Amino acid sequence: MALVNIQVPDIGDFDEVGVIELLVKVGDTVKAEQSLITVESDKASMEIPSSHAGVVKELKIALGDKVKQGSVIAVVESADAGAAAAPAAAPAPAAAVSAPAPVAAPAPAPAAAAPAATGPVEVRVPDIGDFKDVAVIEMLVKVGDTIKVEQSLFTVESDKASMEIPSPAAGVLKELKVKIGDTVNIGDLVALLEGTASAAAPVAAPVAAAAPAPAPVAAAAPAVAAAAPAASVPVPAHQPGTPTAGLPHASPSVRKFARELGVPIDEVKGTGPKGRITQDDVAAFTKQVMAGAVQTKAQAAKAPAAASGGSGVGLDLLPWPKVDFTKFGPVERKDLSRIKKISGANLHRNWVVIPHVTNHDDADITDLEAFRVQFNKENEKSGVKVTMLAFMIKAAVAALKKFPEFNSSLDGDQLVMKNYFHIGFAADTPNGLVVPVIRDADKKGIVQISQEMGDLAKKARDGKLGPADMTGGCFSISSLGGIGGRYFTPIINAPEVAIMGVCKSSLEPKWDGKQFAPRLMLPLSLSWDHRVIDGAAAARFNVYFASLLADFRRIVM
Ligand code: CAO
Repeated sequence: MALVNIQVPDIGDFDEVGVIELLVKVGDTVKAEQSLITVESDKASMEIPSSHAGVVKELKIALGDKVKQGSVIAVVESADAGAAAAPAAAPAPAAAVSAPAPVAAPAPAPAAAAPAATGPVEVRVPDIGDFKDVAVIEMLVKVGDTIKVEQSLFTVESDKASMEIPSPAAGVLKELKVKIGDTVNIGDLVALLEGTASAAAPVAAPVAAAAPAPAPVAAAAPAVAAAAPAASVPVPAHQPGTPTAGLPHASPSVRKFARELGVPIDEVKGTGPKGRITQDDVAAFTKQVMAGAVQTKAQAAKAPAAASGGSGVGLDLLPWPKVDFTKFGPVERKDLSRIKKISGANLHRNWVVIPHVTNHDDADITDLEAFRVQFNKENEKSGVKVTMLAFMIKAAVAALKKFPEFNSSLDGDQLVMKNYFHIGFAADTPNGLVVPVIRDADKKGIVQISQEMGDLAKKARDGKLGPADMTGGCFSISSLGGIGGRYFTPIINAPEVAIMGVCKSSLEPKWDGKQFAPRLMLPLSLSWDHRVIDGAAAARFNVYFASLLADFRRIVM
């Protein structure tokens, strides 16, 4: 096993091309010739393949990076690393990619000498590496057009690349020898131009002009001719009908056109062969957006809910940072648990959508805790331990009764007021956070609540909670009291509108009017939805909740 640096092969005289897609990730097992990334210039897009089979240990580039010949893309741990593939091999990139026999340039006249002519000029397919029978998928000019040197004439596509074939000379297009659907090979006659004088030295007519590809071309590695870059790029591309995942089915020039207009090309419907997006499609999409007939996804996300008729959920945020952590030290990857995936998505939505405010307060639970300890001692034999959380659930019910908007859910412009009292409690399990619900807590005593909580917490830890155990909650309590901490900002468990967070109680000196006395204080953190509740109500809720815990007799008043 050896570590091999996979480099960008010879891509002709493209100085720098942008990385537009990562096709593998660290840990993936790749085959030799498997595409690792997609890069794009203004004339071509191409997939850069791996020269070796092995496991991707490190990705050295990120989306948006610019790469050029010799840039290291990835480090692959390979069993078949030979001498030629030694890591960081000096600039012999074509060798770093498995490069079969160099392909001879078919064209007799180098492009540098061929750009201008007077008289008929034959345009032939330049060196396109060892791609055979590539399909013409798009015509970019028509007979009668005046063509500049390097102007793209048509687009061809193989399974790995799409590229535009440029004209090696300036002139008027007299005849096109190919049409959409034809397949072409190196050296095929594709057009006739009536040459005109240009800055470059004229070439004796008639001239067989094809953009030459002086550099050897690796089979799967794109190479670009020095004088006619786009012509010799065996651009990857999306095989017609089977676009590369994530990339729209469109030629580089159409993508560039879309970029210039700020059009999200993946939202454009292609009307070309096999759904290919054409320049006309991009133009038509732009017109529709300008006329207000359609909205881009970004516009829809920014629009207020009422205007868009949708959820209104959407943030114009920077993409999530893509960090290659292996650059900084050894790492290992682990899948998120099923619970974490589900609860994470819910928590994220709630955090983003609900305008949360958290009020902190303290409850004096000195007497209640003394009573709880005493009660448990007296009832040791019953097997049920009464917990502080059970008292808090009962206090929550009383506070919900006194402040009914806390026992509601938002539904459009309406509040759904609930006449039942189901209280959820956050339970920490080895697989993540779950919130089982004590149903009809108003009808149950502290002992029964303690018992049910114990049963539900065990069920949660054993991964045996069913949907019925976790739905229908009105209000939740998240207690970290058994662990520690002072205050935190719990996330509301939508569609509930508030949640009480509780931390560890501690003995604190409190002034009783004459002296400081040690009191057991319980830190409270009430998060509430500011669309439904306002700060004064939240402060009152906390004060009342704390007063119940301070003197539980109030609960029956
Ligand atoms: N202050 C001080 N001590 C407390 C306390 C508090 N607020 N709450 C509980 N304790 C004590 C208990 O009295 C118990 O001590 P003893 O064993 O001496 O009686 C000990 O801490 C352990 O209690 P517990 O946490 O097992 O029991 P509980 O009824 O308080 O809580 C449960 C049960 C299921 C809620 C809890 O186990 C749990 O999972 N908590 C984590 C919830 C969570 O993760 N919230 C975060 C959500 S946001 O990510």
